[in-house]
Amino acid sequence: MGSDSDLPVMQQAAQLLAEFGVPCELRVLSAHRSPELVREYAAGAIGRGLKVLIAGAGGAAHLAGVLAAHTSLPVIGVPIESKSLKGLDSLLSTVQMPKGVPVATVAIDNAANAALLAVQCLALSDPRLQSALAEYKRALTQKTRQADARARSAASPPSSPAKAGTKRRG
Ligand code: C2R
Repeated sequence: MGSDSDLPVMQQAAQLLAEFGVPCELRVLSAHRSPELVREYAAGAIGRGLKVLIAGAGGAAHLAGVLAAHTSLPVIGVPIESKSLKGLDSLLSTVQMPKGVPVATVAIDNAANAALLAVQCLALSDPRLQSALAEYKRALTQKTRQADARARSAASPPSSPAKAGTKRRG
């Protein structure tokens, strides 16, 4: 991430990765404030066994793009909400990469989706993660079914004796 002020958002990614049993490291590296460290980190990432990079940055968010410039690993960008422009600046500067240097960009502050996308990349060669993702999707469906049931019963509450005699129009 570009600053430790991004940590509350980026921790969502670390948490989701932990749920899938995927180890990760959290670093503060800025393309603007510590450009040399960003270059070194990206250039050494494959050698250190990293598989996917997730970069969260706000405002003039060039971190993901600069990482992508220095590695052939997939880079996922998380635009962090900014004060003045509510993250639109972060979103556009992360997503609008020139042809040849892609950054897969998730929604503003959606670090959890960045982690899920990273797990999906890793699952291509990891059957354990494939089944964990299938289970995750089953749980999503189950939660939606429960929400659907709650919404349906809110729309038509079970009729009580008092209401049973309510007159209908017409
Ligand atoms: P501070 O809170 O440290 O002032 O940072 C950070 O990601 C953060 O969201 C404000 C915002 O500046 C962002 N920043 C970047 C980069 N480095 C820091 N966008 C970069 O390299 O792109």
